[in-house]
Amino acid sequence: MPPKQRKIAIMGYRSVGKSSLSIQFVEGQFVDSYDPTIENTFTKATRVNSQDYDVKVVDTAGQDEYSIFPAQYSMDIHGYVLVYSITSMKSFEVVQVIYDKLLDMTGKVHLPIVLVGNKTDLHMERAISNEEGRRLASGWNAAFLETSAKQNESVGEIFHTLLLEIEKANGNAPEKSSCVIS
Ligand SMILES: Nc1nc2c(ncn2[C@@H]2O[C@H](COP(=O)(O)OP(=O)(O)O)[C@@H](O)[C@H]2O)c(=O)[nH]1
Ligand SMILES: [Mg+2]
Repeated sequence: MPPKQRKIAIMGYRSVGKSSLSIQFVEGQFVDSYDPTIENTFTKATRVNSQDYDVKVVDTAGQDEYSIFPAQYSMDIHGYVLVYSITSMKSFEVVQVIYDKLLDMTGKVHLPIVLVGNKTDLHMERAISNEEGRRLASGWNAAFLETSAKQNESVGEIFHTLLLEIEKANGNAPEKSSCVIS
């Protein structure tokens, strides 16, 4: 089977680790000081459940509650990674605003989304519990993960999970949960 082309946008408040997660996924390294104003698109080939994918990762420059999204964030994007930092209540509030704006802009009731609580290595500074993150995602019918871009913890899972969420939204249920009605 030929690879499927997928375009994913990473969104969230500033400094939550959007670029660090993108670079960790694409290049397998942690870059400590990446220009926060750059908006970059990375490409990576990956494989999930014996399907090949060419993934384009749009690492956005970040949003706050007042951001107006460019139309391109809805047009050819298959799925979204919404990132907050587990150390920042503000960033947790901002993902909720972003979510509402995305639904508004796309006019859809459901979008393939993975909600990500990043920086789990900073456990002494944790401000958002795992449970709070999980609850928010479940209200959206979205997947949820906690990660550390720094320690490369669960970073690949973000993208693999989102690719499966996109398949689900396209009506392709994963085999293990498919059910046959006769
Ligand atoms: N401790 C820790 N720091 C991180 C992590 N991810 C990103 N950072 C740091 O947080 C800052 C902002 O990261 P960056 O990826 O530029 O955030 P962005 O503005 O959302 O793209 C940088 O100093 C990163 O080194 C992480 O998982 N753990
Ligand atoms: Mg960045």
